[in-house]
Amino acid sequence: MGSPNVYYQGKAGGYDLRVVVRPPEAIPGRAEVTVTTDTPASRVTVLPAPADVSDTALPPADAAQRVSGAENVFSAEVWIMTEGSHALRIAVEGPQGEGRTVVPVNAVNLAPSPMPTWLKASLIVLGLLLAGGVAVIPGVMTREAGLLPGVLPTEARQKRGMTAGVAAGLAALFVLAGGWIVWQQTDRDYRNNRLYRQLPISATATLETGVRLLELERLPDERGSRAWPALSTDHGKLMHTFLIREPDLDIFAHVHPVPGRDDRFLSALPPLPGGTYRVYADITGENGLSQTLTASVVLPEAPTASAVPDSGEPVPDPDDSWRTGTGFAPPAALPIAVSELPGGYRMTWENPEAGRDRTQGELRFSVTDATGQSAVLEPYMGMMGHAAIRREDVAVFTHLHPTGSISMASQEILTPKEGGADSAVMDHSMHLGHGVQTNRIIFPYEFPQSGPYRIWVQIKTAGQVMTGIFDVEVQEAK
Ligand SMILES: [Cu+2]
Repeated sequence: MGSPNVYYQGKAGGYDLRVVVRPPEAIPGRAEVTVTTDTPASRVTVLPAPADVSDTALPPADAAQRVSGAENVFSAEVWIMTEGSHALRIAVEGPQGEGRTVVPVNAVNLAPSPMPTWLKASLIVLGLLLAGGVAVIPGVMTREAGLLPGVLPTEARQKRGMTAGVAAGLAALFVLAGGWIVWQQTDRDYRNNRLYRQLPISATATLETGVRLLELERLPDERGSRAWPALSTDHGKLMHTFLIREPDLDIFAHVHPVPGRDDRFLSALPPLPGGTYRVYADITGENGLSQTLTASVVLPEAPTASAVPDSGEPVPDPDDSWRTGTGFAPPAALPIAVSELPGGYRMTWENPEAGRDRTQGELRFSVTDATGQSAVLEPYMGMMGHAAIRREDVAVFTHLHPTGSISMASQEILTPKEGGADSAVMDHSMHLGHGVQTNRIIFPYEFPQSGPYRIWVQIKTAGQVMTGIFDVEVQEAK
């Protein structure tokens, strides 16, 4: 949300790839793809394959251009013709043989960005010149065509010229007005019907005997449907939900609602303090389309410990986690690059300068134990690290892993099956291992816009999930 670029880090055969995709703002449109390999490659090809198109109907892949001066950086612009979930198929050839991978890309129409003022002004001037010409030229033609040089037009010719000019002027006005109406209609249709809108949901919290339940419900869409799309599991859960208390961003929780009564997703909440929370629910459809749904919810204070939950109530998911922190750090204290964790553990953001130099392309963190030694990280829900990034206001929210911003579920759905013309063998070790050198976690990412950001990084060590909190002021891109 507010972070349209797709980041991917993973294996393709014998190569380690980092892929950044800038999807088009409108479909059809061109996606910019940058592929960086760890060792030099001779050829990289890119092919966007819509999820619902069979392999035989696909065009040949586009060869990416080597970026001048680099042996291992390739860039390509590929056309995305239809809306919906796409598999960006990337193939690498070189000394390490051939490698393939799939990067899921959601192609959606985003709100159009406003036209630059200089372009608008010059188009208006050119348009007026054109319309003026349409009015003046027929008038002058009628008045003077066929006259010998130096001969003045008669009064009758002048009158006819004037009439023709006025008629042509009216015709030009008529065309302009018609064009304006058609333009407005097209624009309205695009904004109302073609623009991507996330599924509307509502979130409520109810205090039942001994347990606070978070309930997520689909709000009816234009067709009145309240049904959830068919979902697939990501890291073994149908839904990953983050709760962030507003406005201070001081409380953070990562919970996993499950389908329950009345078509709602339910989650028994951990003992978070009451307050207004922003809810971000990540889902991946069976078609490979991943979405983040948002809502706001007011949590009542936690029930007293003596209350005993009814049997039959949902119980918290064992992978749920939460962290209580303080409000956003004052500007003078930024960046906050060290976060103390329980048991003397400590997490350090190694490159907080990524807030100044947004082209670094990654965020790196490391964890040490109480004695200052490297901590041994364990997978938490199949990943060595999870990061949630939020701008202090609601403009940006992203959920990242060392594999990037893609949904692993989407990637699995969109990877061609064994035996297909373009099959790829997925290397599942990357879910766990990639981006980790002992106690380090690396997330491929660039901040999408300037402003104050908070980052929560979740790791597991000694059997316990821990969440580090970091604050940074991201500068305007140079
Ligand atoms: Cu995660």
